[in-house]
Amino acid sequence: MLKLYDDPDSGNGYKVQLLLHLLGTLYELVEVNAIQGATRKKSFLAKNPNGKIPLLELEDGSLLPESNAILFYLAEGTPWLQDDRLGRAQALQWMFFEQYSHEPYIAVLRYWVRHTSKTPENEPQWAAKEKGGYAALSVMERTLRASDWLLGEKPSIADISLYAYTHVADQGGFDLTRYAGVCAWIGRFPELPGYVPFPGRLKESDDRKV
Ligand SMILES: N[C@@H](CCC(=O)N[C@@H](CS)C(=O)NCC(=O)O)C(=O)O
Repeated sequence: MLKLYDDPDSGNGYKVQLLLHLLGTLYELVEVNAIQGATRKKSFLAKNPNGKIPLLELEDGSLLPESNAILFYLAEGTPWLQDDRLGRAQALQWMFFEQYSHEPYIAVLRYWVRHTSKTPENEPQWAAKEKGGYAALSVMERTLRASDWLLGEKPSIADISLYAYTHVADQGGFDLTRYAGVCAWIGRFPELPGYVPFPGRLKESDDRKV
């Protein structure tokens, strides 16, 4: 059985858990408390030298870190990944966008708001994080005004990848009401068979979100 090392409060981990549930794939969840430093323990570093969850362990013992690589692996041969060359590249295009132009702004600001508030270290970067996050939302909005899902009529791993931190962007202080297309897209997810909500959305008062 697949084994997923994850902190259920991580949006990057939620991407993987959401896809596993949408696929109806059984897996064993190994909880790793990232905030308490469990990702930096020797035993975990032996599995992922980069010290981060999520991490997927395959039946043969192979180890696969990086949320979007895991999505790509799990979606192979399923309706969640395009089967044409360009479509697959476009799924990757959105997932690279997520890691470079979206997550470093929206997820990081959400983390600061929930964990640290403003500090002398992060305050100088605060406005740039907001600007970057809104720029990413605007890029998504242009596509989602024109189609239901990022790659057209059907949802794919590109949507799952971007949904994880977009639907909780308000927790980082982002005003999502400016983005009608993004809001309508967010509203489509709970209708998907097998959908599971993000624990980081549910436990508003818990202060150990990742
Ligand atoms: N690019 C990675 C980022 C993973 C990541 O940042 N994981 C965080 C939790 S969201 C983590 O494990 N942090 C603990 C640490 O760095 O020790 C991915 O997409 O999987």
